[in-house]
Amino acid sequence: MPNKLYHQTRFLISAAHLSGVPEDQGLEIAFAGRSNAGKSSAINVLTAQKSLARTSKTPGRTQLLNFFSISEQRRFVDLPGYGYAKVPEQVKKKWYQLLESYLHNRKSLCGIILVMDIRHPLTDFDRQMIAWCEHSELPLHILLTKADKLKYGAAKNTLLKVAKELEVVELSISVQMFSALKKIGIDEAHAVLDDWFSSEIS
Ligand SMILES: Nc1nc2c(ncn2[C@@H]2O[C@H](COP(=O)(O)OP(=O)(O)OP(=O)(O)O)[C@@H](O)[C@H]2O)c(=O)[nH]1
Ligand SMILES: [Mg+2]
Repeated sequence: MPNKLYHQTRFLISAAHLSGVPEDQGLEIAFAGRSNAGKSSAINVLTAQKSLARTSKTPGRTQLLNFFSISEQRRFVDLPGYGYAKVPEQVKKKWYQLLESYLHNRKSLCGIILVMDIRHPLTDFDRQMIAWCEHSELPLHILLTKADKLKYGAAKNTLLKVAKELEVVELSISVQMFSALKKIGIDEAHAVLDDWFSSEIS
């Protein structure tokens, strides 16, 4: 798929419950990761749009499942950020159930982009997400974002460490450096998206 196609992405709908999500057809790629990791920023830079997905300095901003339409049959989903400490336990539990249920039941879901701050990779929640993907046999691609915050050598070390740790996971899983700010790793990420979006639509 030419990258230009991503530039036509439009906001579709926000859903607080699975009852409000778009019809489960075509292909969907979801962006997951802890709160403030940079999911919304990644979506914006991959679609070359300034404020398609709302970003914020305040963690926990994206509390809904936000759907974006790339073409008639292809969507991105900005998932609610997990693990924000200040959120009440009850609300956390609800997010958790919503995410798990979405990941296990969504037939159009063809891959997960897991966004991690390169300075804080593989949190407990990230590992939970990886386990869910394993359970659902969903391909997973990791963006180690905010790479601009580290020197190249340190960023590279983290990349190698994360890749090594994930060797044991029985899943199609890949990992790359990324920066929404410095636009690092855009082509590499687009190649993964292209690959997943080229799967046959059932
Ligand atoms: N330096 C730097 N900052 C970034 C990068 N990506 C995101 N940020 C900043 O990190 C903060 C959080 O980014 P968001 O994209 O809103 O994060 P999110 O994962 O969508 O957060 P929630 O919606 O709360 O789950 C914002 O202040 C962004 O400007 C990056 O690549 N480099
Ligand atoms: Mg967000």
